[in-house]
Amino acid sequence: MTTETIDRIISGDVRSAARLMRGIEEDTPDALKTLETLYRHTGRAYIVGITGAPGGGKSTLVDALIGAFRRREMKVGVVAIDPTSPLTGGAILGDRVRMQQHCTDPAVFIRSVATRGWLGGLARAAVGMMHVMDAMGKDVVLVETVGIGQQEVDVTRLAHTSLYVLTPGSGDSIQMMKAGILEMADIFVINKADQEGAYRVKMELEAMMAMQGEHPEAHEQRQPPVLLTEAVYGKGVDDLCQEILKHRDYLLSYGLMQKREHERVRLELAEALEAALKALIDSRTDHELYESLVDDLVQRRIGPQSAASQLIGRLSRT
Ligand SMILES: Nc1nc2c(ncn2[C@@H]2O[C@H](COP(=O)(O)OP(=O)(O)O)[C@@H](O)[C@H]2O)c(=O)[nH]1
Ligand SMILES: [Mg+2]
Repeated sequence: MTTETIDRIISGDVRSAARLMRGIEEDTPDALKTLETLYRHTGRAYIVGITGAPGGGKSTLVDALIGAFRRREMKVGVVAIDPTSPLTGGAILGDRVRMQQHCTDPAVFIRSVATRGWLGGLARAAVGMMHVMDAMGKDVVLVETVGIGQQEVDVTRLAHTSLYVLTPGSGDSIQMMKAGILEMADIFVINKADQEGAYRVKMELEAMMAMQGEHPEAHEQRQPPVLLTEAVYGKGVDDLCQEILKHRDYLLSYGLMQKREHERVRLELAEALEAALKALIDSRTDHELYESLVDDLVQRRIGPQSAASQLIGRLSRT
């Protein structure tokens, strides 16, 4: 791709952006090179992570939030990360349908990405898409991901503001304490507040946070607010939008934005490093040795650590 493509993306051209995003998803060297050049033009968008258990109403909430940000004349990008198997297609279609309301608005750009091939961390493709939307001039990029395992941890680290969505009576709040989410979310959202028990969950959460006391890293003196929403009816969504912007002001006025930015970039570097090392290992591995080590492992002649050491020893000699 050319500098012309880059100029077009920066001016907000949807077709060029979509083409690049397809390339990113397919992991083509050309797309990755373009993305690298584009990186210089990123860093302006405000990243909002939305996580929580499946079915909690995250996609519906994102759809409603798009409207709220648009009413504030902010341009919006959405990256929906779907961790389900690419074979089944997952919930991607459902998510798209749920956000369709805004598909004719040129200031809104929505993409879904499957997380194939990236165990543990956040899909690299998703991060790439965030950058493209950022470079396109989106003021806010909403990143939705299902709250399971490492992925939600990473999305909270990648975001400037992290929302954690739960529902009434799901016993989510107890789960969260275990997962350490309590420390990571900046705003809690109890969606489906039309259902019974929303207020109780709010009280429980607030009590839990009060009990926990200060944030262990103590860089933020602020207790995360707990908001009630009814995403399907758009209720409470404007307040949520305002709360997100309030958190941004908070980060800015206390000089915490820089710190977040460092953490975000650190994670990206770690992922890039891991990917580069994987590629290096793949290209340099002695496949004959590899297979013979597999045999050795099956026969229990050797342990996996020693097998790995042998392969690495061979790598550094080539
Ligand atoms: N009763 C009720 N249902 C909702 C609300 N928000 C979303 N839903 C429904 O919950 C289901 C799951 O929503 P979805 O946005 O796909 O959840 P996600 O898996 O977290 O993205 C859908 O059928 C929504 O219509 C709400 O505020 N109240
Ligand atoms: Mg969803």
